[in-house]
Amino acid sequence: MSDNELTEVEIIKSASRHLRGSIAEGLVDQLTGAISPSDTQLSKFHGIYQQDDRDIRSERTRQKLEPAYSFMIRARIPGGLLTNSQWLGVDRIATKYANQTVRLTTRQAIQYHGVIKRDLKQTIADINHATLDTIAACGDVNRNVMSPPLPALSAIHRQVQCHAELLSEHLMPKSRAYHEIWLDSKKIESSKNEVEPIYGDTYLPRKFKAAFVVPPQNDVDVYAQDLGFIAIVENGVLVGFNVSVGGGMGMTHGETDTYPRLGDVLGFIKPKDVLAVAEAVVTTQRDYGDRTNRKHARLKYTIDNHGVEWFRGEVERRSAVKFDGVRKFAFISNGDIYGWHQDDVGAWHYGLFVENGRIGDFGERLLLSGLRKIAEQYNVEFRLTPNQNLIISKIDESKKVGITKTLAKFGIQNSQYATPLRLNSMACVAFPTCGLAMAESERYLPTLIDKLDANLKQHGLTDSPITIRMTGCPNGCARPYIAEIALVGKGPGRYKVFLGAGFAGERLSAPYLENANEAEVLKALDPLFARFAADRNDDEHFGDFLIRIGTVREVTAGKNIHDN
Ligand code: SRM
Ligand code: SF4
Repeated sequence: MSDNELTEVEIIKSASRHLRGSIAEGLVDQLTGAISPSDTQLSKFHGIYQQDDRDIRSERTRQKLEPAYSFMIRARIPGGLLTNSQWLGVDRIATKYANQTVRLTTRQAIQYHGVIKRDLKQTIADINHATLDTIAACGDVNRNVMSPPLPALSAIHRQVQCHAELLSEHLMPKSRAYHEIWLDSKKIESSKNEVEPIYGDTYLPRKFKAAFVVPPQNDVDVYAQDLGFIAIVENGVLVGFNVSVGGGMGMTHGETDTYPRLGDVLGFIKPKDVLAVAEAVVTTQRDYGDRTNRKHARLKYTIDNHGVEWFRGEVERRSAVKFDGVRKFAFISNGDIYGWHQDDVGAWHYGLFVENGRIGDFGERLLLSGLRKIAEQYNVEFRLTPNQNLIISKIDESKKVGITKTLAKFGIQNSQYATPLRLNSMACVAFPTCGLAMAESERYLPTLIDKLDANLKQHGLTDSPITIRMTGCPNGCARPYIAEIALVGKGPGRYKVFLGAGFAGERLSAPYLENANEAEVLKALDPLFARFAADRNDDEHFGDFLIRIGTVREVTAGKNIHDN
């Protein structure tokens, strides 16, 4: 491949001296609130995105001012596990440097929005003091490794969490750039002496995502991951994992050679082989992924181009691990579990609904203050969920009453307001910070749910859980294509609607409406709710029902999604 075929990002990575670029120099230039365009690509590998406030972008242009630049910072938190003192650190930083909110993400991480350039370095230093970091939270490397947050089986979940932490560490870039730039570590003599043993000098062709899951909950949406490990528990013992590869959500409107895809399960491996297999999957993608077209560079396309059999053979050869036949497992839901739950050793956990992951003090719902109070008063753990919620975890029986009272005092307990539809909803960030948003998402879905809930009530469906997810563009950050109802932004107030996914995230939704506004969405869904109320079978989910009655055709492979 010649250099002029490579994407611009490949060239930037290659010249970056292992992700250093001119970030350090750019930070001291106070004439602009921005960093250089090539550094904006590199800063992602450090967990930092340059953004501007899109609500005032055109006004700033009119006034001939530079855009209102600020930075989004994403921390890396394997399995979303935080101690109470880490939570207090997270809260302090949000209040001091960001927009007074913490945003829980769809990958069990947190984001800060609105950090200005002159505070960037101190914010990262404070994150480091809170014993967290932002390395590899973004960029063409392995991202935050997910792991099931609710420890129903304490020993199994603990083991799986350990695997997630080990994998996260194993796939971390080895460059010291982050420590030098943000934490003032001593500079190494030359980045030429530095080796990236897994990634090589140009890292991966594209982002890479891995997750562990413990059936029957598919809360991490394992089939949406580049690499998934499905825990197999026999007689109470973790015997190994089924490995799935090639999941991904992103696509581009109108480009039918881009598509969401669910992972293929390659086979079963023993726990001791996790790292070798993961590394083989990553290096195969490193060597065969498309570096000439970023829209075609994810592992899902590498696998569709070369075939699953070829991929399995390549992973077996590189890892020296032979896959065994797939072991039996079943998923029941890709959502979170809310309210009080006791694990098998008697500890309590409270699954707290956080609408679209945004933690702040809003009206009577004082989430930020309430969680601060709990973290100050009780020695508990905080588990971030893959559905943008939070579990207050490891609670002794004696603390249950106190925590319940605090939740009520700050107006943050799961209430009537959190209907089954809302509890099974997710929206990506979109406006005003996301540079790729075409339509509202986080700021709009709650209102749409109010209206859909009113319709569901009319049909006596208030107790029926239905998954609904919204994104401001087709990139799929809230994993919309595996929600029974998906709304994907096309333009201001306009959404492409997909229907019919499996309730456990095991089947993709199919396109149903092309460019609908709110009135058209409500008008289309109302008769479907009416038929669902009248004709569904016992325990039948909405997505399965829509396939059975022929509203949409089942999507059997991601690349066929546009044929519906
Ligand atoms: Fe995402 C890009 C937010 C999970 C697919 N995503 C972005 C950016 C950084 C926009 C950008 O590139 O300028 C968004 C920042 C918005 C903002 O203002 O904060 C953004 N993605 C998010 C988060 C915060 C959504 C949320 O509401 O929680 C999630 C952060 C996860 C984390 O902690 O790491 C987030 N993004 C996802 C997921 C879901 C997942 O990983 O399980 C997906 C779909 C799965 C996948 O990767 O296929 C996802 N994000 C994308 C894509 C499309 C990738 C593709 O293959 O085409 C982009 C655009 C890109 O990479 O070019 C993107
Ligand atoms: Fe932004 Fe699109 Fe991701 Fe939403 S789905 S956060 S609009 S990139």
